[in-house]
Amino acid sequence: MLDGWVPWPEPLAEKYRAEGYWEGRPLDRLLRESAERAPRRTALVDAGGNRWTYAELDLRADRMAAGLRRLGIGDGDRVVVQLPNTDAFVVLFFALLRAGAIPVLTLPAHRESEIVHVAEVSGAMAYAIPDLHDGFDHRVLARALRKAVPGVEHVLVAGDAAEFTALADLDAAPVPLPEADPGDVAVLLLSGGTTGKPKLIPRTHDDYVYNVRASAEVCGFDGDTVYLVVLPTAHNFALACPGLLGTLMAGGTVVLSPTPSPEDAFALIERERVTATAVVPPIALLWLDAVEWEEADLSSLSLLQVGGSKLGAEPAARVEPALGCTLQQVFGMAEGLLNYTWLDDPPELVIGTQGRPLSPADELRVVDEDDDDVPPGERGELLTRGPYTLRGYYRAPEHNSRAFTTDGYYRTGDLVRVLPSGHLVVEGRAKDQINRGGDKISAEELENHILAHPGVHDAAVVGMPDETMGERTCAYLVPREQAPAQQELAAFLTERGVAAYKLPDRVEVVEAFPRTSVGKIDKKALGRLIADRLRAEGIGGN
Ligand code: J2J
Repeated sequence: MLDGWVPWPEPLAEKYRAEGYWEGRPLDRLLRESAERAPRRTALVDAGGNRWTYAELDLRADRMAAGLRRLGIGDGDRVVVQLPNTDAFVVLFFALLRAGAIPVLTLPAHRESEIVHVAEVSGAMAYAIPDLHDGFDHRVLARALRKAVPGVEHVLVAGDAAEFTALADLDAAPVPLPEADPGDVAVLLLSGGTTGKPKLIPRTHDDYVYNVRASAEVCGFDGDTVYLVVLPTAHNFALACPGLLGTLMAGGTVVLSPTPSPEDAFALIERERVTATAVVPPIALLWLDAVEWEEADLSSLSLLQVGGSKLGAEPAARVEPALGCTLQQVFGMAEGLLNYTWLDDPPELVIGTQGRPLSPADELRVVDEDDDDVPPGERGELLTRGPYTLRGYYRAPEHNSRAFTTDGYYRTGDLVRVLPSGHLVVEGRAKDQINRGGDKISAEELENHILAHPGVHDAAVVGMPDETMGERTCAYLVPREQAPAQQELAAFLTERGVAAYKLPDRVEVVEAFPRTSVGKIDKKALGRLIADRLRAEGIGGN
């Protein structure tokens, strides 16, 4: 069993098993079972029109698992996976599970700073990449990673491997492999983060299979579902809610879009008769506009899931008339808890709420700053525990003591209100994080990077309102002598290996920060300051 993660207390685990939430099914089996049921159905289609049946995909995963084992990868080994939306991701994901290894999922946008940290914390022994993606050579990053984290023995490359190992060469006759313990960790997901460094989220076979299965039920996925992966495959939403895993479990067809652009996505929706997909609000807004001028036939689309950040009521109301499909709001988190609007919920709930908890076993509390429950219907911080919500981040005991209550509730950092129907309305957050159109940025992590700049004496990162993204990042700087301008700061952070989506959208220089009564930087005041400023300039939302 993997160490460094926090299992559920045994009585609770027993209850989840007894009540049927946990079925004792290893995660990779969802592909095997569908392949046995319907080997000749199409499981996967890529943007170029390449297609794989269930039997083919299942066999490819078996062959790659054998290749991985031959290389010495298996039995609890962690493998950092950074692959774009291609068949290589899907095959490698199942191959790693079958080889007994643990995929550590990162986004294609991550760079040296994030990848080195993730490889270090996870103790990874391999790193899987594309050769080139979005104009970036991941092999260069791999070389830097191998220097920084010598424990990373293997680099597995989709495409031209240079001095590394080509994924295509991990091909061997299938060998019998031991089944995973369903109670053990299956995958490590990356958290949005509120601290100096991103945290890893352990998801077990039992909990993730339940996450996928229950999501697929709520969304009505079946063998006729054609699901378009628009967000990165490594995103919990696109992977498992119900996402590509839910589609494969149901025996449907997964279609991979290389980008979320209306050009790419709409063409695939038309070509493959896509029935369901999931996007973040800025993409939903883009699509709502694009239907006006894009000619593509979207009539097959019956479900659009939107989540990751809050979707305004106004665009929410436009989805059904403009796209001709049902809207589903999803308030989820890689840590576990998922809230969905149900497909038969009345319009006011679909438009005006972020859904209700997926599972009857989800336990929710809404508390004030003293951790006391607020009266029903009032706003407070959401705490939760349940059969698919983590009990602790991986190898992070100190952080865990703050991020969880002593009785195991995860502090989401989200401010919510619960309606009598059980639906939640997200009203803000209590965590030091910026939600940039669904991309999460830990203020502390970014501030630490900015503080390394010689011209910066102090830094405070806050969100600023933005009509399409919800919010963007504003870095307030107290200069040492000469503060860097935005461009210069961006170049400095890029050089440090910070992912592009974390680069500050705006830099403001001040002589000193406003402070709270206890001497902390008053970020609320800074947030108001920049919002006022944007209003005065005639830009920004609300
Ligand atoms: C407001 N805030 C939201 C929403 C997430 C499905 C959907 C989303 C994620 C995700 C996910 C929100 N309205 N509808 O993993 O499976 C904010 C909250 C939450 C945080 C989690 C999924 N949906 N959020 O976004 O791990 O602040 O997961 O705590 O990236 O996003 O971020 P993440």
